[in-house]
Amino acid sequence: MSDKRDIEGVSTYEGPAGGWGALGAVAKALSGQMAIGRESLALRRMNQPEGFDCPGCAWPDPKHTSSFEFCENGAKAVSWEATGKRVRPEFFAANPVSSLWQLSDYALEGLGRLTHPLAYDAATDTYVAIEWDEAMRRIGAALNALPHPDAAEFYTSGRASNEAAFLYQVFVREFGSNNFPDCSNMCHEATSVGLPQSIGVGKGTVTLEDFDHCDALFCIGHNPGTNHPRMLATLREVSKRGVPIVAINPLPERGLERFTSPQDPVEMVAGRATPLASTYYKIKCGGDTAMLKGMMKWLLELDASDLSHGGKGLLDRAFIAEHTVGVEALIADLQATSWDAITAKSGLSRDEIIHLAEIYAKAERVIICYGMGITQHSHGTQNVHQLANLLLLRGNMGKPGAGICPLRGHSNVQGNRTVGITEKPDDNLVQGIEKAFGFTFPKKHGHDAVAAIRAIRDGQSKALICLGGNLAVAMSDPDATFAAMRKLDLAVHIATKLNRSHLILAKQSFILPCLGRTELDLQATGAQSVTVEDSMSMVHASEGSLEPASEHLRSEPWIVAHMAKATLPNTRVDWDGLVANYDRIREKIEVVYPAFANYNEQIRQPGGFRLFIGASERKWLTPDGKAHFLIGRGLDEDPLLNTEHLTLTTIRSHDQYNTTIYSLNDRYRGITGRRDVVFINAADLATYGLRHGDRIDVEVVGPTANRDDGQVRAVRGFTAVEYPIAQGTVAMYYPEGNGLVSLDSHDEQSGTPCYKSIPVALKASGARAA
Ligand SMILES: Nc1nc2c(c(=O)[nH]1)N[C@H]1C(S)=C(S)[C@@H](COP(=O)(O)OP(=O)(O)OC[C@H]3O[C@@H](n4cnc5c(=O)[nH]c(N)nc54)[C@H](O)[C@@H]3O)O[C@H]1N2
Ligand SMILES: Nc1nc2c(c(=O)[nH]1)N[C@H]1C(S)=C(S)[C@@H](COP(=O)(O)OP(=O)(O)OC[C@H]3O[C@@H](n4cnc5c(=O)[nH]c(N)nc54)[C@H](O)[C@@H]3O)O[C@H]1N2
Ligand SMILES: [Mo]
Repeated sequence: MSDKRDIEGVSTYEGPAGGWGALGAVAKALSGQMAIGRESLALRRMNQPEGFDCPGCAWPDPKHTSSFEFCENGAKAVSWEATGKRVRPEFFAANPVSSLWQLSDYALEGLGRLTHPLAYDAATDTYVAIEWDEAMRRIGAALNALPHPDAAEFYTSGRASNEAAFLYQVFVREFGSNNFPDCSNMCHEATSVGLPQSIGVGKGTVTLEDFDHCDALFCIGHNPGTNHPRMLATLREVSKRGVPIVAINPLPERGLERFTSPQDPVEMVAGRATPLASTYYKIKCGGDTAMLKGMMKWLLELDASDLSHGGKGLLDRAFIAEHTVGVEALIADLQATSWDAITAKSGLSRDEIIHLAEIYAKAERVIICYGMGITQHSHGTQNVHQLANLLLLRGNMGKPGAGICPLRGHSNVQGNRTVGITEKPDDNLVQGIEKAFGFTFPKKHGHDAVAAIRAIRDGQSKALICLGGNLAVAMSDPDATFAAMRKLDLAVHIATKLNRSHLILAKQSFILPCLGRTELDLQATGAQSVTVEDSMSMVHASEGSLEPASEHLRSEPWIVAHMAKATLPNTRVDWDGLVANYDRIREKIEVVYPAFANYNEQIRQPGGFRLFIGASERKWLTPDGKAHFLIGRGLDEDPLLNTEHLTLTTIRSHDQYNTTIYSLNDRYRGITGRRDVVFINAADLATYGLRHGDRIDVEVVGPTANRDDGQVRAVRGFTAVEYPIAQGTVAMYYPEGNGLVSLDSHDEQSGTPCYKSIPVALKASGARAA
């Protein structure tokens, strides 16, 4: 370790995840944002059988939710939505868009809830209040003025309910487009593309019960302490059973190391914590395929040795023979992959990888959980294939206590996909829509998120409708993305809070304020509930109870239906009837998707119901009915990864929700009041002749080094923080690092941007920090 200088806002956090620190953080979040009285009511009704679904993450609810399950980041997400602050038309009148642009993203959202529908007025450079009817009329006219329906892009962020998302896609299909960029394209697209090829379904195969039966658990490339905090309670149970938990991550994440449950008075009072990961290996960013191949290579050795000693081997030969194809090619590929390549790419030693293989081989039932550390690479889909390969070799799919568990991001991103938010419609969808509504639409593929921004950049698409989210800031290459979005004829944002995307002006721009999950949704037939699907394919109802933040808010289904009516004079859909009673929307979903049989009855059961996942029952919905071992490319073919340069990964802080920044702190990583930091290993600092606290520039190297204008992609003047991160890997926060990711830099199979494998070099940027 070098001699560490003191840097403002940088220290070391010694505590566990959870515990008193978490309680304190919630108290602070609540006092800053919430209206007295609203919050206690809201938090008690979160994730209850009859309450609303937490907008924080897609981790499922425990089987018998009887008491409020405490979660620091869930509480923050709720308090952020249920805030007492409002941003009203008077505020917009006094603050032209050009001045709002100067505010930070943090300040923009911090202004509070939007209260009125707004239209941009160029003469005064302000957003002004507009009646709903007038807004819809103008939006419908602008959509109809486009040269063709494919000149519009319809974005979805994964908070929308099944009901809103379904109506949205019906509207857009009837309008005549399949352009559905969505947040999932930037998130788990590698899962949605890779898993169906391997096991016939693009979703996880496990349920929460499986965690009670696994005898090894691998957590690869995700950070549950921050992003899925309710998972910590599950990890704690698994750890208390004495089951090995393996964490694979370039950073030492506190939420994978140890946890004090705020629900456990003894742990809280005694200051005790439960250790989580029993093995923690710091992998080099992007090295997961190499590590997984190494594990499988050693598994083959163990298998051969066991066979030669008269054992029955360590591969599940009966399963492989009955259920899979392609194992020979996988074995040949593993034999051809050298240990030198494996250790160089993964940054792990052969012994470490052998250790992992032994933990895996010893266990009868293994679950692998994974997140963005696996998917956001140019080889993201290949990573997913390798996870499936490893599990299939020992039959760890479709039996109790075993399977694959992608940790979804937004609370209903998985449900949005299930009910039709996809740019690649299939025959079932085309026929289902025809059966339900009596119209057909073209089956050709539309645009995903990257393709949508390119089409806007190239002038092919002239309208952008956003059902939530903050596309401009979430997307790679903000310079190119912002410039593209300024060329639009029409921009419409359905949102709860103001963000930067809303300030990127088109010829006509609208902000349509909607109800949040926590709020009462009253329609003609009374209070409505919506439904959502979690990471484990459980579908359940969510009903808000708070008084809406303003009387002018409308629900997302209402807004979509009225936009459709204003755009489609000859529509075949009874939009008013559907919105009057969301049961009718669910009846239509059931017609299009038979998996939702008895939808309305089923969601009235406490806890809801699970959708059919073939792979959970060893039914492989692939073209040949088998699970597939897939080998993909070799280790040296990823253009963004080579061992000569550093690889930058972009990560979430503890106090952010994607582009929503709750505060500038990142408690578990010891960062307070700032986000302009780059985490670097001591040895890498030395190699670059830098010291902890230096102001540095991070420059992209390799094939995507230059921007369209020829300048080097770089962030400048950030502070180097010496950190126990894997050597060869550096990390900074998202979205601060998005300028380093070219629009062209994405997984070739799934289009997922490479937010986690950016080849970079570091340089001192002049003056040293005080
Ligand atoms: N509070 C809160 N909750 C959230 C969100 C939020 O922003 N805030 N976002 C939601 C959304 S949309 C999503 S998608 C999820 C995201 O949840 P995560 O998948 O946990 O997201 P990230 O913070 O991007 O972190 C990924 C983890 O992968 C590690 N990592 C980075 N590169 C690599 C690599 O190459 N290999 C391996 N093995 N690990 C790597 C990082 O160190 C980090 O710990 O969380 C959801 N929940
Ligand atoms: N560098 C880098 N970039 C990334 C990532 C990364 O790890 N690194 N992660 C990617 C991932 S995983 C994702 S999912 C995307 C996220 O991309 P998005 O989903 O587009 O972004 P969010 O920040 O979640 O969107 C926040 C906005 O949603 C609106 N909102 C909140 N609640 C509601 C609601 O109930 N209804 C409606 N209509 N609007 C609401 C608010 O106006 C808020 O400003 O970012 C991606 N970008
Ligand atoms: Mo995500």
